[in-house]
Amino acid sequence: MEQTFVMVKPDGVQRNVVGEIVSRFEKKGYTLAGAKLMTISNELAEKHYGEHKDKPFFGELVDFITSGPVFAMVWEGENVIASARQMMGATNPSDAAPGTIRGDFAVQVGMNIIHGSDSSESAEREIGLFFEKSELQSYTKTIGTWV
Ligand code: DAT
Ligand code: MG
Repeated sequence: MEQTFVMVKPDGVQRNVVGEIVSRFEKKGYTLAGAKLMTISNELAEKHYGEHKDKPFFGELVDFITSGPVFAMVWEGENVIASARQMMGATNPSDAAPGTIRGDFAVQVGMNIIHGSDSSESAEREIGLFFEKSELQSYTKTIGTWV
């Protein structure tokens, strides 16, 4: 079953929307395979955001993502990678539609509350960066037949 990496960034933890975000994914019908509150090291931040290392905002991005605890998660379900991106909304919260997480909870692009993998390759890479295999659960929910 498809899996994606989703992370509530330090601004989302500080602003008390971890529960709300978990709730949206649960209510949608996805299954939580793993989750942890953690602080990202500089080394992990630079790996995770490696594709942006030449961008002018890279330094700020690394400083921000390491500035406080994040809530890292792996969510599982049909089409979850693309669907999580839709649930998050556009990168810049001012372009994110109301009803999306960024549209509802964020204002500026530098503090946009949530990360989600953008492809199956990114999902595999990011899950591997943040989680050990032993931290992920494989299980079925009896309600699954109704989702
Ligand atoms: P996304 O997080 O939607 O995948 P991205 O991969 O293009 O977006 O960028 C990663 C993060 O970098 C993004 O969530 C916020 C930050 N960022 C992107 N563009 C930015 C910009 N122009 N100025 C400041 N931060 C930016
Ligand atoms: Mg991205």
